[in-house]
Amino acid sequence: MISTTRPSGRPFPSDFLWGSATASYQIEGAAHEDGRAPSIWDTFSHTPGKVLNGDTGDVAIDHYHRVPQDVAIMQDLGLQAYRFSVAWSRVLPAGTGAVNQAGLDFYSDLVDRLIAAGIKPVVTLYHWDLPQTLEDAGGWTERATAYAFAEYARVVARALGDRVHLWTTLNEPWCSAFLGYGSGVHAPGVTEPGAALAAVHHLNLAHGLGAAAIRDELGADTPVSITLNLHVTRAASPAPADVEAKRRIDTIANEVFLGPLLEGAYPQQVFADTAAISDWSFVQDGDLELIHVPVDLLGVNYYSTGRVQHGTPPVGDGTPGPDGHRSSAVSAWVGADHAEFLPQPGPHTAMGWNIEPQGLVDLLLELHERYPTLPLAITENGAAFYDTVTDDGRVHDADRVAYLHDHLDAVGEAMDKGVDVRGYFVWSLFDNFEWAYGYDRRFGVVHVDYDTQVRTLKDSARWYRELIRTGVIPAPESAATL
Ligand code: IFM
Repeated sequence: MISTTRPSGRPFPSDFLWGSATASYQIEGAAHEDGRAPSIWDTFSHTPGKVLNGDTGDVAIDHYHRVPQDVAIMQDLGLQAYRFSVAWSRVLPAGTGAVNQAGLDFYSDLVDRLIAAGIKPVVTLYHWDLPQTLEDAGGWTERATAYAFAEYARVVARALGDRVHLWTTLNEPWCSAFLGYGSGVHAPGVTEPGAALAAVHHLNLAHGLGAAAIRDELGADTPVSITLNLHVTRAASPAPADVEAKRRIDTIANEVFLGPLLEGAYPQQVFADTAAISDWSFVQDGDLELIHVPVDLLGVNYYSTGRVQHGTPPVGDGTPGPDGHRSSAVSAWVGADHAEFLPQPGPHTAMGWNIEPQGLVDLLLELHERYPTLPLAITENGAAFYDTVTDDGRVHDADRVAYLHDHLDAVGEAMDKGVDVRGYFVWSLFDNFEWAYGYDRRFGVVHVDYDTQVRTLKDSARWYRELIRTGVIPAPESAATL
């Protein structure tokens, strides 16, 4: 069993926003209903060998048909905000053009129910499920996809309007670009490093164009954010070669997003690092101005840390790699061929990810130092374990409680040191389709029986409810009795 390393009892400000997060393809199901067209994840998950056990999101946790019940669960937990994503191909089945009203109605109804329950809707427009039609035309390697995204953003903004508390353009574009087009362990499963770099730029461009479309539709003061999974990577030693390995990872994992999005320029080093792969001619005059629009908040997704040395990354076989992602014959780390990820000391979650709350403190402090006026929120944080319902009808997920306990204390520590963190969204509200790992890894604070779709609050959900109720981090051992 994993034990906590930090004290309980830290109080949070009364206006701190407590939430939980999900994503469309991971929970909705109803893949063929009410006019929804396939996304790249439908195609990918139905391709043999791509997802563990051949799992797909066809049914997922059937959230599409269970919104009233699921919102009631959120209300029972006292959630103040719910972060969900919109499935692009439900709203614009062909990616652009004709709007599917039934798709929009689904999200409009969800938003109404959330507001009626006193829960603020936090909408992510893109959480990896690109309409397949757009992928057939080149997907994120094509500039046109960024413009299609802006069209889609405008349609959703118009429909949901000011009922949305916070808009998020993209979730974790690093994964879309490098796992989708680099290592290919995510949809669309392309393994071309140059394509991954083009995808980076077109995702960045999509963010800028999408943010502008939202504000054009709803007003300049409409709150817009983007969520990044910034990688906290450490050099294995102070040796220059190891430090350079870390620098290359930082550049391709973090700086290619932070630079253009928040500073208006790509890091110069990335052009040299990737010179053998791409000339970056997909960056056109004026693009950086389009990308570098003001954001009201930066979403931070944090799970674990990495450690690198100068070396040769092993050729992967699809099993979990030491970088925390599935390994592949083609590296996700474009331009960092000599950066070798080392196994991290434990404890680890069921994803094989190490548990290191201090990494979150370090990340938040670094971001605050670099962008002192930019508010932050933890838009994802959580842990996968192999949870089961025990004879008492409960799910005693003490390891997850310990994980959340320590990471929340880490958030509080960073806030005490001056970081402006506005809220926290536990990943995930429900057990769900964990991408290439299918339903094998459970991230939810609410357990889902995939045969019956019965939802059961895990101890972590009860503990989180107590935290929201009191505003103070409860002792982890109290979870089993709440
Ligand atoms: O499940 C994912 C989520 O969709 C994006 N961030 C990481 C989570 C855990 O892998």
